[in-house]
Amino acid sequence: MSAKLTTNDLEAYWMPFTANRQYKKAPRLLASAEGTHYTTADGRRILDGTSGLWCVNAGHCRPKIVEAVRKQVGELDYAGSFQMGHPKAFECASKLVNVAPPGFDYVFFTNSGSESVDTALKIALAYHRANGNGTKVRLIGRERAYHGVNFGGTSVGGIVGNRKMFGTLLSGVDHIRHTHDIARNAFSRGEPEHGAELADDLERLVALHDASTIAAVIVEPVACATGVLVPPKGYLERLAAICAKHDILLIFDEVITAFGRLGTPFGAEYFGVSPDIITTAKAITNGTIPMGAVFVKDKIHATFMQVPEEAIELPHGYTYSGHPVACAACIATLEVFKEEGLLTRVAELAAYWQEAVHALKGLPHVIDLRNIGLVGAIEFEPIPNAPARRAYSIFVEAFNRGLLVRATGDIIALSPPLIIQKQEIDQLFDVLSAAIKTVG
Ligand code: PXG
Repeated sequence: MSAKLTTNDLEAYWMPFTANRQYKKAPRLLASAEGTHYTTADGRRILDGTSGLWCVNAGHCRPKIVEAVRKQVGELDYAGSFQMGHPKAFECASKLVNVAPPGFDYVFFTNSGSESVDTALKIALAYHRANGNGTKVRLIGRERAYHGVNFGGTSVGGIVGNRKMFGTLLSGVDHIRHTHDIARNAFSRGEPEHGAELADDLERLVALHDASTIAAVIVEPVACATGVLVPPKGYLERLAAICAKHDILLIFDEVITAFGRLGTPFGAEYFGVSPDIITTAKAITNGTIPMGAVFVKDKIHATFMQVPEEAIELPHGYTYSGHPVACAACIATLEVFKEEGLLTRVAELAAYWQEAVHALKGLPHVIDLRNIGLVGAIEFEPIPNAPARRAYSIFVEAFNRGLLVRATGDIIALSPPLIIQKQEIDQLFDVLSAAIKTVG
């Protein structure tokens, strides 16, 4: 028998979405954080170009949020939410619907984006059933989508690497085409010109399966995790119109786009499209405590309220739905967002950000630059027979130079905290372009 590992050994932790053996040979360890920066275990300052994993929108270790969590955990550490309640959950829900788009007056709590997605899909199925449309059971996702890692989200997701190892997934799921089209849209600023007609791909699936069998379509307004695929002009409106025509619920997965990332509180407002359900997580607590929330339109909530008063309307929920500490973190986060105008700050910063992203044009192997709100992406020509290696090498080089970015395939994605200053944006792109040139 081998001896127990020492407590600072890296071996026992099976890390998520990580090349574990490669990572552990040269670990990148973050020890503390404040504002727009991390500090590594060996004392180097790192500019956070990714808001953690797209979640720390107000910047790190904000005193108001830290204090709210500290206080709550000593006052009411836990209270269940099944046939019970505590005041902060109700306060939190009320404050959330106040920042949500019009018509979204109800919120269901989860603990992550993955749980929000599976919750939304279940609500969509149960909604049609409650309306007497029990044949509407199919769920439609999109190629290249990321909707988390639970079975529902993996099934409607469209990233082959995340799907192929896990069997047949949910039955009755189909996918519309993605909108990424470098041939027509490379180096677009904001929403690309070409591709609104790709929304009509939903009509293809309606023709194949019949609308009477389709419950919902789920899309990310901007598909971020898969490499920042910005929707073509008019695409989301067209998709919403097709959904409305066929009584198909439209779910916007706003786990990344909610809470100011695009310069409006929610992505739905940025695009002027009103879906039926919105999933959120991440920045809802500024990343401090795990939490997710599903927002539903009033008509959906009302449909569930037709059963007798003593009946449980939705047999669904989690031990930690509406967790007191998460609710305290969320309430404090919303206060910070409000005090600093963070849910709309990006609207003022977006033009500067766009210029900075597109100034990378001409660097080695850059085949596309994309931006929207405070999100950017650089797509590289892959190294022959070594897909993803170029972007990974740039990510490591940037980290060694004091900048955290996110690599996915041969794409580098950028999403700094919404509090970032212009000179920090300059610094981010200086370091990144030096890293790109070094890797070559
Ligand atoms: N939906 C969307 C749109 C997401 O972006 C999830 C659901 C799942 O959320 P949870 O909280 O279960 O992880 C996400 C998560 C990346 C990256 O590198 C993106 C996510 C998570 C981790 C890394 O882009 N998105």
